[in-house]
Amino acid sequence: MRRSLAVLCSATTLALAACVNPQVRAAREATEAQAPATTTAVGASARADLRDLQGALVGTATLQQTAHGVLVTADIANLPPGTHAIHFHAVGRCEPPFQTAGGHFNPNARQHGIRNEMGHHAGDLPNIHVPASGTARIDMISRDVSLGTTGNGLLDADGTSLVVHALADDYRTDPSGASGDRIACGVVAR
Ligand SMILES: [Cu+2]
Repeated sequence: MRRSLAVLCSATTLALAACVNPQVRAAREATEAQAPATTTAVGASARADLRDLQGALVGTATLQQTAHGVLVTADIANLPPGTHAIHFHAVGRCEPPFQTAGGHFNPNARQHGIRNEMGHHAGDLPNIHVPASGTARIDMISRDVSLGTTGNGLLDADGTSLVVHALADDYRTDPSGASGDRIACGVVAR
């Protein structure tokens, strides 16, 4: 039932698109191409247990699919104080020094960085700020990923990982925002 409704909606959208000017239509189509997969059920959840290079648990992240993207809630403990980059990486494997996680999750073949005109990777996220205690709770939402298994889905065939870096992301430098070593990693899993 939901699928037939979706088909009806896209037929209507196409009919409307025929009436608008080509530039507006191109912009709209580009936006739609990046939209989270509509087949992903709202309320679906996943998690990632972040471990450091010694294998110690330094954080747990809960991921929840909403109608507007994936809500990430993370409890961090015992990470070095300071500003750290955090990204979704392309492969669900976390073997120190975490190069096994691959580059940033990038299904749309963009460059890195939300301040890069050629960007950004779907896996890009805003920096996290860890206080002197090493403990923090972080809430963020990513409209660029879903908990689906294809396209922008974090649960694709080779999985994905949530990776924390030693340094801040400069939001611009391709391919990794000059964010330095990988200091914690967790596989995204249901
Ligand atoms: Cu990264």
